[in-house]
Amino acid sequence: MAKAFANIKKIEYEGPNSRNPLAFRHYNPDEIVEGKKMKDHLRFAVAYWHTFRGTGADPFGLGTAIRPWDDGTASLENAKRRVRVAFEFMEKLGVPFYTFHDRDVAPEGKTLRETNKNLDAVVKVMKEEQERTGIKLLWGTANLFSHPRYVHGAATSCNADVFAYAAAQVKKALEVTHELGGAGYVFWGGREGYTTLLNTDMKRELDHLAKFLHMAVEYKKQLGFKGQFYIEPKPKEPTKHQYDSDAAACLNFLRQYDLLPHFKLNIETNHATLAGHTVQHELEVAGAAGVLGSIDANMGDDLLGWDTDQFPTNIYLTTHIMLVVLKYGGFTTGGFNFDAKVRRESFEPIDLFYGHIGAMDAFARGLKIAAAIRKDGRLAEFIRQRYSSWDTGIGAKIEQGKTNFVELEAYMLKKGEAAPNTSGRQELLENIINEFI
Ligand code: XLS
Ligand code: NI
Ligand code: NI
Repeated sequence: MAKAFANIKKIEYEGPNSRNPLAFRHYNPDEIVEGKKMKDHLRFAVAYWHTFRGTGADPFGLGTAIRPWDDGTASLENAKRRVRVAFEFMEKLGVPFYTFHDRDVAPEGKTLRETNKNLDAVVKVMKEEQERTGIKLLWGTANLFSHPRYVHGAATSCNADVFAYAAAQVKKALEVTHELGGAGYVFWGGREGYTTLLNTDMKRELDHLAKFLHMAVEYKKQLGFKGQFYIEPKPKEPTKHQYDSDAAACLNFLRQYDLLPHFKLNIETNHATLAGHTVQHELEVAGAAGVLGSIDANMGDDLLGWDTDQFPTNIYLTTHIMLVVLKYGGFTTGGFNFDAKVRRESFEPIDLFYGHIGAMDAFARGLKIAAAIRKDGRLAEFIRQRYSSWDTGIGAKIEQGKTNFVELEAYMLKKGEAAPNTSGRQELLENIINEFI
């Protein structure tokens, strides 16, 4: 086992009154909420790319992060040592899962063959560490956006060879995800989009993206990989317009190309807000379509217009997210993956602990608050009442498809005017939420 965090003991639950910054105040993994352990509701994962590859670099300056275990080289030795440190971190934090891109964990070589060999060497260490700690892979993915070859996209590139390279890369990423027993695999669009329509054949690019995903589905079967496939919507960044722009756009694309049975969605808070939605909206769109799969947990900044990927600490946000997650029956293969990074100014290793501890506590609180709101029942009862005109009479007939325009006209001609509306009571409902926060 690595000893990068020798001075930090395992993070324990100490209850709401603890003032120990390296303890949980709300995340109590074995505590039962709605008949299930907290850890099984939340299924937290650490994102390897932010937590172990993030340097704090931004367009205006170099990295600031102090990572004593990392020698800054792209050597295999460094990559392997980093894996050991990552597992030491996750073990001390007490998260059951992690997520990674192929290129987060192993360096690219000069050829695809060499790159694959590097990946195999590091995956061997990852497997050892998974076995040693019991920490599992929530999902794997391929980085199809950092290398200059992907300048015009991967599956939507104008260069057919780049499509082929991306296919080879995803094939390998699926194999290692399978090898590591991953519960899922994510397709986030990377550079699948455009910066100007003047040089873009959108129809052709979308057809290619669908072909790519069909091939992935086919290879998944061939491999015997049983994990869940997810698409992760995002409206912009790095491109001006990403094809998987939001949950509704993804659903439309998946349906149009007969891919819907094979995919669920991985919804990210900051991507929802970039799309001009709340994350609750995106979760509802996914949930209503039966494809609410997993969540990339983070939050943006109200005043900044990009994907700031901050650790989620807002209790209203986590409460609303938990209300939707519980409503749709919770996760099966998915979980809360902290697609979040510490600020450039928070450059010490210990800040990685503070970021995760705060976010885990925020979701634990959100879970407890949402469960209390559900137990109280006033919110659900209000909604039930609000739609009660559909339970009997003409409403029930419409829902059952047992009427038509002619009959509805006759019904209204006889009645003369619709029954009066009732108040939406938004303020009252907001006050009820606040009673529990
Ligand atoms: C980027 C995405 C990315 C995916 C995985 O904005 O959130 O990190 O989660 O490729
Ligand atoms: Ni993400
Ligand atoms: Ni993101």
